[in-house]
Amino acid sequence: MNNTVKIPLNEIRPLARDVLVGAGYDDAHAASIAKMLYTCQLDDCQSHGLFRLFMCIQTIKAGKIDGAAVPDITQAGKAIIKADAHGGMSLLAMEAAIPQLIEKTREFGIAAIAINRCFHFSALWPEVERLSQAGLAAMAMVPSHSWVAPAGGTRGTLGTNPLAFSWPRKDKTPFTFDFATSAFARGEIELYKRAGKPLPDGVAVDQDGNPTNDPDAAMAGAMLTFGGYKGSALSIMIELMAGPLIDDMTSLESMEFAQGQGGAPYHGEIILAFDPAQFSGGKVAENDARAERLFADIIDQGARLPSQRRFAARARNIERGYVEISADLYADLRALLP
Ligand code: NDP
Ligand code: PYC
Repeated sequence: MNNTVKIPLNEIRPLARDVLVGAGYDDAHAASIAKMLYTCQLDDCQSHGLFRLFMCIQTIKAGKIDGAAVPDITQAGKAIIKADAHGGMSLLAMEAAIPQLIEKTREFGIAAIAINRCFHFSALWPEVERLSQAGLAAMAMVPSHSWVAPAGGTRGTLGTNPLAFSWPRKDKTPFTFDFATSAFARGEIELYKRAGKPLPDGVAVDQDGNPTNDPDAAMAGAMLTFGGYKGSALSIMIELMAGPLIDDMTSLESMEFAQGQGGAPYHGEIILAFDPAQFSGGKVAENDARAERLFADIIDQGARLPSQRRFAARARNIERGYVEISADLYADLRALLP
């Protein structure tokens, strides 16, 4: 980033909250969205930090979301928690269901939340890290809009479909990864467009199915999965696990539902949690040591564990008391204020 602005940490949430309430979200939704944006911005996740305020505002302008929806938490089977977002943003439903997920996972060893009927704009790592902080291993996945072509295809069928995983580590930051199964997240392409930068090869094809480096042509055409057929298969799995499995929409259906009006996709989310204490036959310490040996062997080679850049950014931003975003983005965000 060339021209940047420093935003003090204590100004991030109020800025987001004022924009969200001004646009029509109630206090509870605005607070949960602002918390997520703060959490991501604190870790320098530029594509899903404050930048995502635009998507949240576009979503309420499109008129389909209920900015005051109250989620409903019920049980379906002993270890399945159903969190109906009732047409609101996903985060309140997720927050309401997580304590029960922790409780059920400790009771049964494995449990899941199915969030239904939610609009979804956010990164998944804060959700799985909440569970690894409780000593559980966790995975989360969501579809999005059908912007992404399957391997061998040229038409958007799949979502950008992120997959997140977190593994608890004693006295250390967890092992966490969280990435789109498309080569680039949609938000990343939007940031390239804002910066006037060409995309690298392998990210998208244009409307005629030809490779493109132009962000506009990529968004009008189809994005590509990472890792060819492997990313494509993972993306299809996410469609199934966070769609038909939990009685909710695929990315194709979410796109149809949006009727071209933009904003956050509308679909479901699945979060799975596993209790190492129950899986490891009481040998948690021994098995933790195995995991640590694995991590050490990776680091010894000069490779890094995913999320280490993020944890370093968090420590640095907390220490200096501010985050940095591009000056253009900051000006556009302030223009959203009522
Ligand atoms: P990135 O490609 O930026 O990074 C993904 C992960 O890979 C991070 O955990 C990152 O760790 C890790 N990583 C990156 N480089 C390395 C490396 N050299 N060695 C080891 N690990 C590395 O993610 P995406 O752009 O695909 O996704 C960004 C965010 O967008 C995610 O949080 C995702 O949830 C969100 N998203 C949300 C969607 C939705 O529908 N809600 C849709 C698509 C994406 P680190 O952060 O430390 O670099
Ligand atoms: O960046 O692909 C993305 C995305 C979709 C929904 C929210 N973020």
